Amino acid sequence: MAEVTKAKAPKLADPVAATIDVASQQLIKRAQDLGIDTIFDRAVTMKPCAIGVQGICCKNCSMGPCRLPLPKGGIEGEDTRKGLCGATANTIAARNFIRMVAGGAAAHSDHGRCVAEVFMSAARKETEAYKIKDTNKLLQIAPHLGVAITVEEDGETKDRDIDEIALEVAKVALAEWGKPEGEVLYMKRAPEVLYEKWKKLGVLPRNIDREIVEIMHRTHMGVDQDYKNLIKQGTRAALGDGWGGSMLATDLQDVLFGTPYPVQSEANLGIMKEDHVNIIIHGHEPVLSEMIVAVAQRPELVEYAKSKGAKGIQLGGICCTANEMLQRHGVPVAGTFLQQELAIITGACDAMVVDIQCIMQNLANVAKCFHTKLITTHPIAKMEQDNVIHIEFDEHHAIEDAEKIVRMAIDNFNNRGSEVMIPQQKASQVAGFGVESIQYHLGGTFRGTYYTLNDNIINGRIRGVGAVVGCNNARTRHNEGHIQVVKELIKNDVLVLTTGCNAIACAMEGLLTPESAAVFCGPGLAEVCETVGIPPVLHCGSCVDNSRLLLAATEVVKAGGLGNDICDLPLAGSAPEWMSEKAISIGHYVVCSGIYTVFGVTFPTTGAPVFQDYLFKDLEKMYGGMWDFEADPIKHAHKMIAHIDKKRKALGIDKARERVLMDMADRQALEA
Ligand code: SF4
Ligand code: MSK
Repeated sequence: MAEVTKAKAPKLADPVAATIDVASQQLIKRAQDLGIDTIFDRAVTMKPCAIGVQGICCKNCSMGPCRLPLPKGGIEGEDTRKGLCGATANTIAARNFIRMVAGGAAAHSDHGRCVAEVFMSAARKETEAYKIKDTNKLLQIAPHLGVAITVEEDGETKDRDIDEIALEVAKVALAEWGKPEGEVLYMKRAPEVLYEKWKKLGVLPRNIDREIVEIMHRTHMGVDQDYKNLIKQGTRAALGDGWGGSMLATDLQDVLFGTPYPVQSEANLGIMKEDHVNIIIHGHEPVLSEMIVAVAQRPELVEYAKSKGAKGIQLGGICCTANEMLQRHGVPVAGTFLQQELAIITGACDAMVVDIQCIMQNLANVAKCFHTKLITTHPIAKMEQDNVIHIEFDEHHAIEDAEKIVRMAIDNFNNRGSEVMIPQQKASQVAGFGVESIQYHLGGTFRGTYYTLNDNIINGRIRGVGAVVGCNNARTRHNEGHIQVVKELIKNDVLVLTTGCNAIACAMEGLLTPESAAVFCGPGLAEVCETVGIPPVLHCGSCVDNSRLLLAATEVVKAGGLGNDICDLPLAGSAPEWMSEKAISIGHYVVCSGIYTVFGVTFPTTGAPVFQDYLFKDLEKMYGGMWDFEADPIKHAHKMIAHIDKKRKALGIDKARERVLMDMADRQALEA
């Protein structure tokens, strides 16, 4: 008789090794008990390709893929590796790298274009759902787009009609994606020296789309074969993202939905409520979620939910849609990128509404195991599984779409099984910081700039600023890198500005409260946070809102006393758990804006040491900023601190910090 071979049980993730978050550990275990796989399990069974991860596999034509592994023991002498066409490891790694920039810049910028189109509809008054909400912000951005806010009439200067300004801003903004000549207008918002540097280096983006298209052309088989020239194009596209597409997305969202100011809220899966209809909104574009927030608060819909036996409607967010709803409305955050499947595994998610970016296709498989309605809403982001409902969102019937979705969730409330398990864990947070609110909290009473911030950096209480951002990555323990890097920075008096999933991780850890300063910060930073009443980690929004960080850095330069360019500042960037192409685009525009930036987990050029050296060393001579990589979170933070100290020294303010430290020691000696 033939021997019956038993199918091997798939390897499962160890929940404690997979995440530092107890709520997530519980739900990973629950999924495993129910026989449902999550990304944490898939990361155990599927190993990454060792060559691809180093950036040295080319599949840009059908003669490949050509794989160029590094010889054991490294390269001695000339690097003779080449693909069929002769492409070197440097060319291949540079092509792959800038294709990632193109993907990331396209994602941010297309999001921005979508917002600009809705903005145009609002300016034309074609829709009831969207209005110009923040006229101050409109007046603030108009001149940067060359739109006049006053008019000369009868020899007098008069305020121009706001509707007229909105319409002109909409037209000029939309043209930024494809205008035939000129350069991206917002580039001039950078410090003058930086703008002149870009001009001299020939990297000013001409328009947003063109630079992305040109990357695809140059990286096609047989076009650009010089890694320096390739990365130069990557720089143009990335700058067109940071100072163009992303910055326009942020600004126009602020004008339509309001500029964020600090709000109190909560974070983690414990925000879901067993006795409420839970609607989880996930993705990046706030255009639809704004409508859902408005509709879910309507008394008739709350009553409708009650008629079905629920006590109300609980909204929660995942990824950057979460950050958008949080910073403007205080809507609690359910989790980071890696927690999206887990929100459904609670059994209490009545509807998950997704728009664009960072949405895992496996959500559909997980939703099949529960009652959850999974609703896609964007014409460019559908799923093939048949349990997914597509409700295509359009600004002209936005309210109706949002109402349909909320009613669908309410109608689904009674379809829940008995298998509800919502973890208890949630933390308080204060979010909603930005250029304007940082100025309010850390500006001077009379000077209205970043005076207090600069003063505290100069006197050494604040050692410097760390911009820590970016995703989760299933190849590393969920949130561990984020939290260790941030804690190490604030312990060393580095004020942290955060966006994206790092912001959510920090919120879950309780680092976004003013009270956390006394527990986790060095004495200087703790003193500043206590005096002005801010958390040591400032939540500055979503991924596109990294543009806020560029403008905040520009304001610091303008406030004076810390040099005349962004690269002079004691400032460093970090993405400890990055995974998306957007992170590479963000990293590259941040680097080419003059900021030293460290990435964790892996770096996609390690197989091409010459090209990597160019990114890690040579770029500094050109832009003042450069890339770096460090997987160990503590070493990662200390690389940032070393850079901050290097900049303090160059500014001649290193002695001030030594004095502050001596003051503390003196004080401690006195207390003893
Ligand atoms: Fe290979 Fe060159 Fe084709 Fe790339 S472009 S797959 S290196 S032959
Ligand atoms: S959501 S891009 S996982 S930060 Fe912006 Fe998080 Fe990264 Fe998506």
